[in-house]
Amino acid sequence: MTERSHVKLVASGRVVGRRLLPLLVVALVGLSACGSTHPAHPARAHTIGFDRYSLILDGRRVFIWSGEFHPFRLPSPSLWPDVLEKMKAEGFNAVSIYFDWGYHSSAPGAYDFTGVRDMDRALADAQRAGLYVIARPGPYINAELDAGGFPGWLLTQAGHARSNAPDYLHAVDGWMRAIDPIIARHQYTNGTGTVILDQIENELPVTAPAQVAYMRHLVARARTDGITVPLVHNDRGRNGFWVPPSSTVRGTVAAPLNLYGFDDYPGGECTVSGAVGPPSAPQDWGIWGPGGATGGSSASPRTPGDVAEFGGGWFDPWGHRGGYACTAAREGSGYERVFYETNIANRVTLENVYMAFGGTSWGWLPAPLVYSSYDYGAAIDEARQLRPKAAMMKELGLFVQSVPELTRVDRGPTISRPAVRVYDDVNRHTGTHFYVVVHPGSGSSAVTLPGFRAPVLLRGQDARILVAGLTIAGQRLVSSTSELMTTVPGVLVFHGRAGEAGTTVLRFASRPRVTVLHGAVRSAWDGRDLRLDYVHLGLIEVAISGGGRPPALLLIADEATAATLWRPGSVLLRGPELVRSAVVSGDTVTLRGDTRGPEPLEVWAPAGVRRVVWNGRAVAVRRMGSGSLLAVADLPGPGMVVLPALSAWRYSPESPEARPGFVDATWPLADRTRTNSTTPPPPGQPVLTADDYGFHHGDVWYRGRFTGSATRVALRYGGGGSGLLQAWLDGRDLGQNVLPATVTPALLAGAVGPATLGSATFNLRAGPGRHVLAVMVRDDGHNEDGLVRDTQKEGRGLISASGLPRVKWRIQGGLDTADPVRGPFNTGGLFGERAGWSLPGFPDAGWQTARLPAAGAIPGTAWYRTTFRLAVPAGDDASLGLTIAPSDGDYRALIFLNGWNLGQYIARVGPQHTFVLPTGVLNPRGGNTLAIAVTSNGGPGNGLARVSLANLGTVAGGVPLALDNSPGYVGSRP
Ligand code: IPT
Repeated sequence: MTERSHVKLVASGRVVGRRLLPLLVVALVGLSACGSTHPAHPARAHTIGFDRYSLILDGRRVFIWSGEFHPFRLPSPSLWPDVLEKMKAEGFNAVSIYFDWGYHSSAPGAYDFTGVRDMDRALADAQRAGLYVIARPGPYINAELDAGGFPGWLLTQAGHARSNAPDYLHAVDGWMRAIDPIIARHQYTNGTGTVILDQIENELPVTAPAQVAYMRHLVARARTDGITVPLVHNDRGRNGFWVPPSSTVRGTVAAPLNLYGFDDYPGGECTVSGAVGPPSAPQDWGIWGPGGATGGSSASPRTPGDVAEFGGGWFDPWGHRGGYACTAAREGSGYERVFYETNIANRVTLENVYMAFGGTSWGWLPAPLVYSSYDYGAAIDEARQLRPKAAMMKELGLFVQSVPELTRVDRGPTISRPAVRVYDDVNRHTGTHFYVVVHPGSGSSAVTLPGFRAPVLLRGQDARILVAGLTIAGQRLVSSTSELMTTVPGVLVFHGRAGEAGTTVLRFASRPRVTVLHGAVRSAWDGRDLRLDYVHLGLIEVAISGGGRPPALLLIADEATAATLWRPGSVLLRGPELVRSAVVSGDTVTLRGDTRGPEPLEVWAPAGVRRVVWNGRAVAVRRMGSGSLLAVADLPGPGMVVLPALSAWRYSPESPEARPGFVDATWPLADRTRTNSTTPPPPGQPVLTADDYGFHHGDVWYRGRFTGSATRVALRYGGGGSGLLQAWLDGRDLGQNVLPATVTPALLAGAVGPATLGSATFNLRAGPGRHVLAVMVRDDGHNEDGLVRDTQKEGRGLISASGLPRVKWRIQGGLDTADPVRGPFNTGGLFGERAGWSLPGFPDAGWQTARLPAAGAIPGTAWYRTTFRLAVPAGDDASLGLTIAPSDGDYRALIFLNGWNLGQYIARVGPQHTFVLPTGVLNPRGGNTLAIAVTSNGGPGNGLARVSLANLGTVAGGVPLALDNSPGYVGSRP
């Protein structure tokens, strides 16, 4: 059954895109508005509007509290709901999603949205998890990705990327025509999804005419493709670039968009020495000075404050000693409170935390500056575990959604004390004050806020949002020095730091009855207000009735207790590691969630609920004084996960390409004379760069034949950060050259850096006669193009060779089309990769047996293969990793699990030693195949170290799992 519905794109504040679109009244075939495809749920038309305060959805102001998640960084679609449900539980109401053009396109005009590339599924998952979506299809996305998200085939274009060059725009149109309809299907305005915003381009910092025309083209394209939701860009900083024409102020640059957003990453990073200092105090862009940059909210006074990306961590480059644990601690609760709450004080009502879950830059996805893990120090770690900072995110996320008064505030006066800044934001309609108290430094400070009856103490890097004058859940909150977290009918939840005093004042018409159910609370009635004084410790429970108001339960939690509270739907819960969903039906509340061990469960559900079901099983409960239902026994935790030792290794050397007799007749000749790369060869020499021959990702081999003598060769090459070149003359190993891991700030910004190009010089003993020079280049990815300088076109592989007589070159590498299931980034040009050695089922029985750690390595590449079986108990979600033990060796390794390239390990460079094996790629209840390609300069001590499985976190619960399709060896590559 289908239904027709009328969709109007209107706004209560202003009409979206009035200039761009006629008011649309579209008849649609209805799908579900609430996530299920059950035909009983007809589509419902929705409206998206905004004014200078907030987005307005269906006439209701909504604070958009979003987290960034890249489905392409989790190559296991059945786990996408896991991350999205965790985000929802953690207090986000939106998810921002980049779409990586290159991930979907292995050739011009070829677009694939199946399997791990099924973005329709990702958008449906987001809707099912109850999250709005900010769609970010680029075309350029940066994101520490190979070529910033451009496909390999685009890199040989003549036209300047990110401009209005016709060849580039033609390619862009192909991508947008493929991705836009998928996004359009999931638009909130249609009633068939939750996409509320669409981002055009990404941090385009050049505003020359070619870019102005480009932006206009992209906007027109999106509209033509059926994108009807508001359009936005993310300004690289507070530059005032790409501001909606209707909102433009002096000094800004306009684009035909609807909203203005900007990015900010104040957190910094853990330094190479590992030293961690507090990030600087937050900047205050709401009052950006005259004469200074026109940025932040003030760049676009008629649109809501929108931070399109705000650092929730930071990426970690090759060779860094900081690591993500350090980043997560540095950008932990203190940082998040100080910076995110300053954003709120500055009237931001759309904020996207980059990243909510970083995931893995698996295969050849990474830009040349980063290693495989893109954990980002995010609140949900790469292994899908909640970090401690997730608890704070939950407090803040639930708060911004519980108090709609926050979505229409004006700035009052700011009070600056030496160590503390106090913002006074007020909702003039309701008279509600939001005092944002920010204490960026260490030490402690106390302030007394106007109208508050007790001082507020802040210790260390900390901030609070304290509310005064709010009617909520039928109660009148005069003020509280505890922070409001959330509310469900009849219950108000506050939190504060353990051991610190708190005072909450509520107004009543007459003296209410106060029953302290748990904790120590002093209450006083002054004829008008009820004052409660207490010290935050555990969970304080106070029941209040009478006084001319409906009865209320006040729950006041310390931070450790607040971390155990969850609010799915209109149910409040305490105890488990995670609560994913709660559905009330009749007298039963049905819960889904995770436990990490035996954990308690307490439920505050609507009156009438008497039964509790947890993960499909009835839980015996008893009613408590506060009206809650408490599980009589703890919920069970997960069972035992036994990790097998990895043994029975099979071993085979490869790199036959190095041998003089190797037959390369089928390899393409590298004889082109023209290239659009930014690194052409010297005049007269052939073009060697791999992209020009269709080899875009991973390793590339060259064989050059020459006749005559030579004593020295200089090989110029491009390999990205930590890239590598190995060479052989007539089968004799010449050695290798390694590019530095060091990443300069300029490289981070997208410039060409010395780290990505190198020159390898070898002495030769080539007498008169015929010779073969074999060269292998490990390409660690194409540069990003943050500065619009076509830096992604810097050559990869060999660029030129000098010192030799005339050479006839042949080239071989990985094709983006080699593995249509695993995609363009999975397979490079190693002999073993091309021959299927990475795949499950490859017949390795004839290989030598081997033990690890290996005593040494051969020059070139050798493979280790083994299989292992897992028996993770059904109903448990075990997140496993693979650890390569640190050693003094000098080698690198590509790790293939069931044929999926899950990352590159570089000993001595690191810092990554453990690689997440995403469940789904990993079979947790069956057999798995591991293949590791070790590349080294050879020699004793440079062998592969011990390899073992690691348990990165196991819970009872999780989401239903479907294994990825992992095609195996079928006599060749499939
Ligand atoms: C900004 C990008 O928009 C985003 O794609 C990602 O690269 C992020 O930063 C860093 O992780 S770029 C900005 C920091 C200059």
